Amino acid sequence: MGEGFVPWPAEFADRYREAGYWEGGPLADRLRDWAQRYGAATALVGGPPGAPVRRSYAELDEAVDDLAAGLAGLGLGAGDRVVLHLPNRIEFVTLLFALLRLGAIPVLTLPAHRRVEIEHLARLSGAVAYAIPDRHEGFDHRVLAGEIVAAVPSIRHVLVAGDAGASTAFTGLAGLAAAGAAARGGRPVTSPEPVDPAGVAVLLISGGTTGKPKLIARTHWDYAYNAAASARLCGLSGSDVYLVALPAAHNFPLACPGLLGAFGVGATVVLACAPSPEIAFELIARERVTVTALVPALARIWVTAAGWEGPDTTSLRLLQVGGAKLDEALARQIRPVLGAAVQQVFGMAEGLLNYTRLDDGDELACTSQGRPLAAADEIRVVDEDGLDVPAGATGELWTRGPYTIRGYYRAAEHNATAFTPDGYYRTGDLVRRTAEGNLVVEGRIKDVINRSGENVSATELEEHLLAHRAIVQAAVIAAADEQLGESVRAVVVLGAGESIKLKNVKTYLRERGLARFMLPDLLTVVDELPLTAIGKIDKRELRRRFG
Ligand code: OOB
Repeated sequence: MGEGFVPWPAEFADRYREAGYWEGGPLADRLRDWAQRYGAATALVGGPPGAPVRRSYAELDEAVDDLAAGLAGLGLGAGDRVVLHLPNRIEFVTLLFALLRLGAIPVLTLPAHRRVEIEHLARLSGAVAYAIPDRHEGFDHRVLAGEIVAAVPSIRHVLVAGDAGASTAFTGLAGLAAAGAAARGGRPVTSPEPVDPAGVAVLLISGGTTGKPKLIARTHWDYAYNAAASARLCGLSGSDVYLVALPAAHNFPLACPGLLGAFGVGATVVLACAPSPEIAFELIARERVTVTALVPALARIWVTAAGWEGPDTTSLRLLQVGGAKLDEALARQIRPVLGAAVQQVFGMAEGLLNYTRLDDGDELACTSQGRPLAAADEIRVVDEDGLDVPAGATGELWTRGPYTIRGYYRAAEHNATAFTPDGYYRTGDLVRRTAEGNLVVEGRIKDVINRSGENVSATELEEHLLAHRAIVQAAVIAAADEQLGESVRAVVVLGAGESIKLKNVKTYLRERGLARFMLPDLLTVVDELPLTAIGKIDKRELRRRFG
């Protein structure tokens, strides 16, 4: 396990321990504490829409022990990496904790990942097992698993939630838990080697939309802090009901505060098998959901659908939105339509989390991406030479802190450029800091179009396009152009019944005061924009199609 993980220098580790950021035992031990403390309270609600399955904290802890014993029987143990490729079902939670209990390391992939990503991540992590659902959203994961096993020799086991099928090489999780229950005979399961809370707990996937995904090693201590401090910031308590609408394997619904933060305070976690309004609205009404987290693309779908359907969202007190820039106009619709306060979350799997605070007021919550979670989060906003920009100017965000990694896992070469010699992570995000210390995201460092030597910021142009009444979504990309080098292509989704011409868009933008070089050269109208596995606009795919 040691190799590949980049630890904090001793000086920083000591500081974070002394300041109380890093404390307590490994994550799986905390589940034991929660089971003691919250015993009969409902920890988890899952199952298909018509047939909810509920687990108390005590039952969850027992189920985790059963599965952990079964996994140990297969020979899985401390330090083993296991690719977890499960959608939002109860087995995601039990397997996650069962692996942690053995000191094994889950590699948290997203349901929408397919062969290319899984093969890369399995290989990079040196995974010994691959966990899948039998089928999900019409896709038979067992077929994919067959391909992965053939391609990645380190994988010895395929663990299946549901029907393992005919292949004897596949192990059903239910059978495994039953065998584990018999083997442990009521005794709690512990890892044969003590699990070091300063060591790696989980491997997250980088969310960057360029290049192959990288692995992000998060330790027990830093991730526990991430979840618990986020829960405090969001005012979570035992009477909250947190809906996991996004894929549970993503950092946001997992630990910001997500399901881990909710468990820490004895709240109830509800798993939505899909984030669609039909499914989510029914769960919100039935379970009296109080808090959930969405990406902007989904927030838009929910707001639009709620406008038609008038769902009962009266229980919802907080809607967290993050993962990509939330358009201000959409942010302002959230409270009137869904009845919940909006909280912007500008976070990254690498660590740093920025939140607007519950007492910030709607104005700030709709217009900024918040400020760092921890007092020990250090941030710098710098120019191309790595010098701090003047107050209020836009620059690249650099950060280090008690829950921000010092390097990607097994990526020594990339780390030399992605991190500064003094340990700051270069986020690649362009931000400006307001006088009050809130961050406003202004784009990505590489998301500029070089139009004949002039730099066009994609984000800036997108914001102007979104202000047009006919346009509901916009993505600006570079298109190859012999004369200009790169030309500016706007790809847009229009509102129902709207139509638009490039000429009118240009006139409109000129009237808003945009420079001539900022105007789009090309306009493409599409029915929907391609999204990444978590639901961000997929610019790589757009460039492939229209670049
Ligand atoms: C979250 O994490 P990742 O790792 O999938 O993606 C991180 C990147 C950031 O570097 C930034 O480029 C973008 O996603 N991003 C935002 C944003 N939140 C993330 N850009 C603008 N506004 C925002 N609010 O996406 C993530 C992790 C934890 C909590 C929330 C989101």
